[in-house]
Amino acid sequence: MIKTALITGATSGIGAATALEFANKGIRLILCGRRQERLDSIQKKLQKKTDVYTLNFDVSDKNAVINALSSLPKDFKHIDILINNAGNAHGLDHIQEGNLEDWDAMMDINVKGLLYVSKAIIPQMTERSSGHIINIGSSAGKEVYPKGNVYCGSKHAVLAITEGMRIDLNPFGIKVGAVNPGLVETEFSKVRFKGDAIADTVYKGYKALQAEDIAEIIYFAISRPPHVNIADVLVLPTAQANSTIVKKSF
Ligand code: NDP
Ligand code: 8X3
Repeated sequence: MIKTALITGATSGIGAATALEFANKGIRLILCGRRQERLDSIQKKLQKKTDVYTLNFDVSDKNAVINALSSLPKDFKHIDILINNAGNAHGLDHIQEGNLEDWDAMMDINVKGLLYVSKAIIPQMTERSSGHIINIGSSAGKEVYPKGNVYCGSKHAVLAITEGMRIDLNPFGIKVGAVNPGLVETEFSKVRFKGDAIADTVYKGYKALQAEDIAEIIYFAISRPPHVNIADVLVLPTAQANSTIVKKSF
């Protein structure tokens, strides 16, 4: 049976790569993000391979989430797979120097946004007693690093929420898992450092993970047989031992 997946944060990085991976496998797509031009160009490219519908909304805006998801046309209302991927780090500061707007953004988008989108989709999954939710956590959800404070907190929350979802949705046979990457070369650092040139140095001197590496793992997780749930995956570049140790060539 052809499945339909909703991917948040599909306009770049891991979300965009996952959209392409799923399209190549014939999965129907609902792609979400805030940058309309990106949504349009990705839709144009992928609709040669599968059916694609796009939704433009901010995951941290509760009403926008509800309105967007309730606006889905009939043939896209049935969602089999939810990939909660939208999110970013905002800033990298010692806690005593942290910026309140950055903290709000990370908690509102990475944590509350994930919850809002999930809340809008889970009822149809419980009603059908089927579905698969993958939350994109991070190595930062397993280990705190200097200046990572609130971003790490948001990703620890994603992991706790993932476990909570798996427990509560267990009676319904709904699969829930987390994919937790280390350093992935995407627009992540451009966002974290707000366009500062330091962003260009983050992935230099070693081979970082590529968005496609994570997309392949996500597809692996969603393509297991019905009795297999990939509950939690930590994936690092070979050069990365943990959040603070990265073997660089300089
Ligand atoms: P990108 O910056 O490339 O992509 C982030 C995506 O999230 C974009 O599509 C963006 O779309 C979307 N997004 C951000 N804020 C919002 C919002 N308020 N509402 C809706 N969509 C939003 O980064 P990545 O691909 O790297 O990040 C994807 C996920 O992976 C994030 O959850 C991140 O924390 C996680 N991650 C990343 C790692 C890395 O090293 N890159 C490592 C571990 C985890 P738009 O701007 O169009 O709204
Ligand atoms: C992204 C990886 O190390 O920048 O979640 O926090 S890290």
